[in-house]
Amino acid sequence: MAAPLPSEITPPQVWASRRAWLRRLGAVALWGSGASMAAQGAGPGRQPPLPAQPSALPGARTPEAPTPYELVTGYNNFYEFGTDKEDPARLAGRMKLRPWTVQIDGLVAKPLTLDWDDLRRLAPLEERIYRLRCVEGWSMVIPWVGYSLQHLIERAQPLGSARYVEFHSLADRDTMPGLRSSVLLWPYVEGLRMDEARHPLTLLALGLYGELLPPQNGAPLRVVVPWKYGFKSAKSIVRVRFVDKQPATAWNVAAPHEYGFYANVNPDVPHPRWSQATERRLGQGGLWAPRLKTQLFNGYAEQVGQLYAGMDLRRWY
Ligand SMILES: Nc1nc2c(c(=O)[nH]1)N[C@H]1C(S)=C(S)[C@@H](COP(=O)(O)O)O[C@H]1N2
Ligand SMILES: [Mo]
Repeated sequence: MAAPLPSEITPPQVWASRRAWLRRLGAVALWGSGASMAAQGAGPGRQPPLPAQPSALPGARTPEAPTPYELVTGYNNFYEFGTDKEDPARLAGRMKLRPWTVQIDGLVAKPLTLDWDDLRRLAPLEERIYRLRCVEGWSMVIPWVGYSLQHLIERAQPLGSARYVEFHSLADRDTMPGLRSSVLLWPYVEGLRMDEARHPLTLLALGLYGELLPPQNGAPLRVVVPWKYGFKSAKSIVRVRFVDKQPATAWNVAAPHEYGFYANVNPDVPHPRWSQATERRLGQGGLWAPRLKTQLFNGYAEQVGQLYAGMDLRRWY
C-alpha cells in the first residue's frame, strides 16, 4: 500500500510546533535565502515518519551538528524546478510521487521494476549523518534515512561487463517547469563507477530527519555519495542502468571543463572559476562565520581513498 501523501496527514499540531521552532530559530542567523524562508514560515509541512536505526557503518555518523531542517528543505538545488534555491521548496510538491517505480536494467542478469513498497523493504533502514558539499562552496550536515545502494545493486545481479551505473531522474514536463530551460540535458543523469556504487557509504536515501524525503530533496528516492560534490547525488530516480562505458552525465556534458565525471571533493583541485579550499557551512553564523577548510574526499578519505589509489586526482577531477 502506498504511504499517504504529507498534505493528507500533516496534523495541525505539527504546524503549530513547527512555528514555535521557527521562532526559536529566528534567533539564529540563517544564511541568505534560508533566512527569508524561515521568517515567512514558508515551505512544506513535516513529512510522514520513516523510523531508522543509527547506522553502525564506520564514518556514517559525523558528530557535527545537523543543519536545521528549514535550511535542508528550504535551500536546494533541483534544476527541474528552477535554478533559484527557493524554487524546489516552492514547486517540487507538484511531483506525482505515487505510484512510483524504478526500472533497473542494462547489463544485469535480472532486470527489475521496483515500486515504493519494494524499495522501502529492500533492506533495514539506517540513519546516517553525512556532510554534503556542494560544488558552489557551501555545505550542510544531513541526517539521511536509507540503506547502502549495494543492496539494490545485488538484487539485479549485474554482469561482469557492467563497469558503471547510471541514475536517471524523473523528467516530467507537466510538473517540472525547469525542463523548459536548456541549462542541462533532461533527464538529469548521474553515474558512478561500479566500485563507487558498491561502496557501503553510497546511500540510497528514502528519508531525512526521520521522515520521508521532502519532494525538494529528491523524493521518493535519491542517491547520496558523501565524498563527492553534491551534483553526483541524483534526486527522484526512476531508472538505474548498468553500462560498460562511462556515462554522459548532466553537468559533465553541460560544462566538461568545470564538472568532471568523478567530482570527488578535493580542496587542492580548484574549479576553473573559484577555489574549493574552503566552504561555508549553512546555518552556522551566517555570512560572518569563518569558512571551514574543505577536506579531501569531504572527510571520508579513510573509507574511500583506496578507490582512487594510483589515480591522478587533478586529471580525473
Ligand atoms: N535530479 C537532480 N538531482 C540533483 C540536482 C538537480 O538539479 N537535479 N542538483 C544536485 C546538486 S548540485 C546538489 S548540491 C544536491 C542538493 O541536494 P539537497 O537539495 O537535498 O541538499 O542535489 C543534486 N541532485
Ligand atoms: Mo551542488
